[in-house]
Amino acid sequence: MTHFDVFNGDADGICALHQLRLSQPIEATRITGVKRDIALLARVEAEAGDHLTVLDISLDKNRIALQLLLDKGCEVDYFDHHFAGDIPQHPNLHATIDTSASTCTSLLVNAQLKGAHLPWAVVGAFGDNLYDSARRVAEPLRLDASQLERLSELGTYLNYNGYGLGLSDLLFHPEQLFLMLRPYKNPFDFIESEPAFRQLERGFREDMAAASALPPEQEETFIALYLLPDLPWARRVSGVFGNQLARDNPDRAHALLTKLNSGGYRISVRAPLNNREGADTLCRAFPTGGGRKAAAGINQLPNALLGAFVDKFREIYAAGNL
Ligand SMILES: [Mn+2]
Repeated sequence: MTHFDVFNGDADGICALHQLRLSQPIEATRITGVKRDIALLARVEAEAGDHLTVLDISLDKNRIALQLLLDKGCEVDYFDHHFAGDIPQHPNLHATIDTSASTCTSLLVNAQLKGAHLPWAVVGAFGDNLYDSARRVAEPLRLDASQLERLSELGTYLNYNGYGLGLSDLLFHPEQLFLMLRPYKNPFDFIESEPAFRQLERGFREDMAAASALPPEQEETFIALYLLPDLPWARRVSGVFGNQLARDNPDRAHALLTKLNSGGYRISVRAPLNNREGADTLCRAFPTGGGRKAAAGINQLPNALLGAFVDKFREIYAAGNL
């Protein structure tokens, strides 16, 4: 029998798996990828009787592969907090899925393990940007403000490492990062002793400094546009940079544009934090656009449609239009 650990390559996915494997250290075939690469179950080559642990990837986006594995006679433990749609009723599927906005996969695993590795659950929650939940579940640890800050930084850096168009953009392959965490029962020991922590910290700071030095292409009361180069550092940092812009300007919508070598623009849009609406409507109005109300994107906007995009962006977020 083979065991497969299938996990999102971000902080939440890695910290969820780390907690489980600290409690139950089994050897497994690991399947992961960049944060945006969530169709992971289709890559599992399992046989009847094999066992899978699946962490932090939408069941809805993996539904067909999951059904095939279940029908084949595989046993699946599934932990997640993304949109799931209908959860298949199957005796071999053990699903712990909670899509409420205050939880994440690391916290679901923490509950299952009755807090056995709580510090790592806190790291995962910080990584998923769930600051309130992270602080609340950390209360029994009685950490002081600077210790909480360290765990928050670790979560942020692990999350940052997952962003990129492909694995070659990342500082560390997510599986490698998991293997580096694995010896550490205590995240403070990882922070103190593991050279990877310094590398992540340095990478994060350099990339953020480079992004922060970019002037906005366009800046108005209700919208701002930034143009990023199509380079690895920009692809790594754009998600975290977008989060920071949103936090610093909570009433403004932001669009990050990457001018593609292949022509056109890749665009990511974040609605204002104080009015998390409209990003999906805006992006769906253009070919290759899609996403959620609070965050959406366009994979390749033709150059000729850039003016129309900016007009619609302004129109949607101008005062009173939402
Ligand atoms: Mn997550």
